[in-house]
Amino acid sequence: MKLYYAPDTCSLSPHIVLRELGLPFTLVRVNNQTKRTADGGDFLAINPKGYVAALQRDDGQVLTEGPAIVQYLADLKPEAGLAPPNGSWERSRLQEWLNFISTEIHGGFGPLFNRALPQAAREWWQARLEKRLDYLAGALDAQPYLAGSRFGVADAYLYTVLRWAAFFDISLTRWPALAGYMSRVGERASVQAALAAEGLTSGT
Ligand SMILES: N[C@@H](CCC(=O)N[C@@H](CS)C(=O)NCC(=O)O)C(=O)O
Repeated sequence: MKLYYAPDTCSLSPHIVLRELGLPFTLVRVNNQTKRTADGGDFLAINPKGYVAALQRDDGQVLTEGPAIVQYLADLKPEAGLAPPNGSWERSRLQEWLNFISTEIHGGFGPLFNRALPQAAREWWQARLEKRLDYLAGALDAQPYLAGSRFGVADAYLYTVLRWAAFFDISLTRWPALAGYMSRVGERASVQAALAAEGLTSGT
């Protein structure tokens, strides 16, 4: 398998999951400006949507969209317990978290990356995001991981997007449950290895 990635982006999430599962894979770096891959290829030929992450199987099939990729990977090795069985109530709960992270947290940070965003709009988006962080902190106050006591694919995704708080004027120390969560997840061997492979630090 190949994982097309760019450092400091959402592709860190499937990267962490691949390492958690101990599956064999090759990392292919994408230049998100030029849409060229590090080996000189045309990334748009891999993912016409033009964004990471993209997972290419050995048979050439490509899967995109982070929440779909991490579930596909977890199902390759169900015994690792990174996702509950398909069809179970717990799996729907996982999908509820993945969708929340995708639309409210990942999507909530999105506009802040736009340097041309007017200040008033920036403040509006940031306040909206902070409300979502209030909610998350409440959930993580009661339990170490999103599903309870066990790390899962939603944690890989949430860790990935919460790292971005450090890029903006959002200090996670305001939410001790989130700061503690970032330390806890950031200490995992899979996370440390993924960050090192991407040339990153925890950033929190
Ligand atoms: N809906 C996609 C969004 C992926 C996405 O936002 N990728 C960003 C990095 S976090 C990207 O590569 N952006 C480059 C671009 O849009 O040109 C997913 O959840 O996987």
